[in-house]
Amino acid sequence: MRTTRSVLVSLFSLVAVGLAAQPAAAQPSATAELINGLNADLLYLAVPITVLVEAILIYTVLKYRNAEEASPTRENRRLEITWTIATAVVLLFVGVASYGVLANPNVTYTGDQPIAPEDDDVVVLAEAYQWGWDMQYPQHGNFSNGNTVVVPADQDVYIQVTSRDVIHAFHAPELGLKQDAMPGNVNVIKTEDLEEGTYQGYCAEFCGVAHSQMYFTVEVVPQDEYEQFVEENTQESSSGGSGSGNSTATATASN
Ligand SMILES: [Cu+2]
Repeated sequence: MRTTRSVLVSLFSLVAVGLAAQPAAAQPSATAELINGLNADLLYLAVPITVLVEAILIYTVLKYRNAEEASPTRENRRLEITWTIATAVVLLFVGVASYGVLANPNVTYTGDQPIAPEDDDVVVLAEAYQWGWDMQYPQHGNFSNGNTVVVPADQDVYIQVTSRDVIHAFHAPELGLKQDAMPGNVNVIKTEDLEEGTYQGYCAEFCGVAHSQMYFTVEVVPQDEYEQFVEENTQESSSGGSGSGNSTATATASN
């Protein structure tokens, strides 16, 4: 009994130490940081539980492997109370940790919040179609940049996901961003603290024969490069262009 309890106590202290000592690894976005952080937290909790259960199982199998008959289990109130409380603590931790992440607007953006409340916030309209993406900038005359999203690294980014025809899904795994693209409906995802670089995205909802070719790219660039990109594209559309400019300002050769 005493050993069981000391084993439990040491396992939970191990978890607590593990959670406290978690390195703050740089993640490509605030969303990815939240999701991967939760994944790590739950893993730190799950590993000791797995080890404990497997150890008890192996111990029991080895110890009683020659027993002719199973001996009846005696009631052990303290053990029962221990595992009931331990389970409650584990579930409480999982619930609180998950809720904290799920309720964060960088993971679940609800309709009650205003889109892009600050001047520097960036809004991108990601419109899916069979079979491609039309990434537009509603703040700048709706110019389109084809299947490439260009956003600045240090701003809040709001992506309005919608579809022109059937159901698609916007998915940029490294950035932790995923959202359904529904015709006649706009779903918003928000993220911030982006890491400069180029990220692959794709359609994550089977939508027909060329579904597998529905790739897009997210380019996270410094603020000045983003402003230059917007300027070049708005100039093009105001000087009579079709509005489907290309991201000439995004040659990030230095990266
Ligand atoms: Cu699709």
